[in-house]
Amino acid sequence: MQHLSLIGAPTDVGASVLGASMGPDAMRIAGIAQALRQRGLDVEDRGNLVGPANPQQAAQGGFRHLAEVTAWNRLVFGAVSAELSAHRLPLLLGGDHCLAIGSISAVARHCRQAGKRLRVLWFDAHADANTPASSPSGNLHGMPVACLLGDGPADLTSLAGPPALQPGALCLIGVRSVDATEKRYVNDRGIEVYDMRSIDEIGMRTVMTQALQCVDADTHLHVSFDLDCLDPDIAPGVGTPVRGGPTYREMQLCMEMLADCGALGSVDIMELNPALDVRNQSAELAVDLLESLFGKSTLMRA
Ligand code: EXY
Ligand code: MN
Ligand code: MN
Ligand code: MN
Repeated sequence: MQHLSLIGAPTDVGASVLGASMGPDAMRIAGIAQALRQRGLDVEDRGNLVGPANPQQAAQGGFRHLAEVTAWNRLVFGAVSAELSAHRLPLLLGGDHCLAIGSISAVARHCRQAGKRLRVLWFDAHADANTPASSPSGNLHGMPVACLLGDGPADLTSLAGPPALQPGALCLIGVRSVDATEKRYVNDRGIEVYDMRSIDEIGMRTVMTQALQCVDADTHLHVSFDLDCLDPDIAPGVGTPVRGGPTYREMQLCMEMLADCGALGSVDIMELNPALDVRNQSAELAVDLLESLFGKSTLMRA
């Protein structure tokens, strides 16, 4: 039996649009724990972490709310580390995407200790690869990829000691809104990217086959899922929607292929903003996709 722990991180401190702080409870209302238990998983809901309020201040030195973002990420780092040590799969309920710094830093340290190779699939409309020098907004939810690669404020780049990720460990999927500086950053480092054009051209099946090619029995697969990756027609409840994302069917196939690969070790489900949602439909969609990620399949495959 797979053991899974839900960790709520109710904050929007890394974003400028408010409301992702309500994401964890909206996913609970959509029945996340019950749906996953029906999959035969042992699910513990650890409740919500309690961190500093959003001070809603302007950027200072290239970023907004560094002290609060650091405090939240330390909390996430501790909570995710505790679950991994207990051999449970941490499922982080965001919260804005800056919190992936804490979660992936914890996973990276776990992998170093366990001698596992880390593979991170980052589903997002955005590249999240700004640095404080390049960021147009100062919002730290636009910078976690760079922070995890070691480029950002030391408080955030060194949560796990050395940088959490090497560029080769990372793969971005669904990207369609990238700043010019991010484009250079991603291309200079040779990061694997499947933007919407490549999904259109080669199809989601080939994208996922390629993205999972290096995954083997010694791999810990981390899925960092920003709900704005999805087309806003089906997932309106996000703070930074970008039209032209993957369809419901395309994302179901992704989740099913991830389930089949058998290497899933940790998950972030981020950026759900119930204040912008329509009758909790984006939360319900998140739960639906998570069911597939954890092995729900149609009759054809039993
Ligand atoms: N690239 C823009 C910025 O850095 O401000 C927008 C980032 C939005 C990030 C969203 C959560 O994925
Ligand atoms: Mn483990
Ligand atoms: Mn993101
Ligand atoms: Mn995004």
